[in-house]
Amino acid sequence: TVKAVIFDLDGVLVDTAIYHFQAWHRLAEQLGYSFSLADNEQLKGVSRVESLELILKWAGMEKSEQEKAQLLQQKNQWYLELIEQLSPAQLLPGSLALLQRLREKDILIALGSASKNALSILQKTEIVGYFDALIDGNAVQTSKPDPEVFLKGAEALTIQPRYCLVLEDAQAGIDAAKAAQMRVIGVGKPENLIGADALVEDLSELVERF
Ligand code: B16
Ligand code: MG
Repeated sequence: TVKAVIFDLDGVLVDTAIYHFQAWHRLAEQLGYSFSLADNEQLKGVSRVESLELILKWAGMEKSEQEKAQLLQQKNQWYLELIEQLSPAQLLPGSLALLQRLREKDILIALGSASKNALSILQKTEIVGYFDALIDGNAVQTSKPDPEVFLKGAEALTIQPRYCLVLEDAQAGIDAAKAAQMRVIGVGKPENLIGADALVEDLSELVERF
């Protein structure tokens, strides 16, 4: 039985991965590193700070703490500009239908996202009202693949991990859900979702299952 569903945000409910890619790409270009889509794949579900650390490592560069803080601020500013116009139109297929179905079935709903911009994204896409608990990048100390974000979600809902189902599009998130001893459905391309209990292309495939 599933008593609660914990949703990842970027890449599961909302199509924001492309904007993260564009902002990181612009930053990397400024540093003289050519940032690929494959690089971007490895940043999915990974926090902003750790994403920058990875890019600097790939580029073989070292930066002072002050420079890193400035780069992070710059990336986020570009990202915020890109999501300024975000609307319900950028909800991924099945997002709204699944949220509605879970509500009808009295299944609790939480967010488990690494993003510090999660609340604004939920507001712009007009789905914030569906959530019983919001755990985002501001609420956790350690990022995915650490289970903290999902365990905090279960705790906020007062549901035991074994009754929680996580929906994730990133390898780091699949690993985090497994570490939390939860069931997890991978959303998207199978090659980036190793260890998921089931796979779907998008959320529309899940609506009928509840
Ligand atoms: P921000 P998720 C993650 O969100 C993204 O997948 C990842 O690419 C991003 O770096 C991270 O949020 C932090 O986002 O810069 O907005 O704090 O997939 O866990 O919902
Ligand atoms: Mg994601």
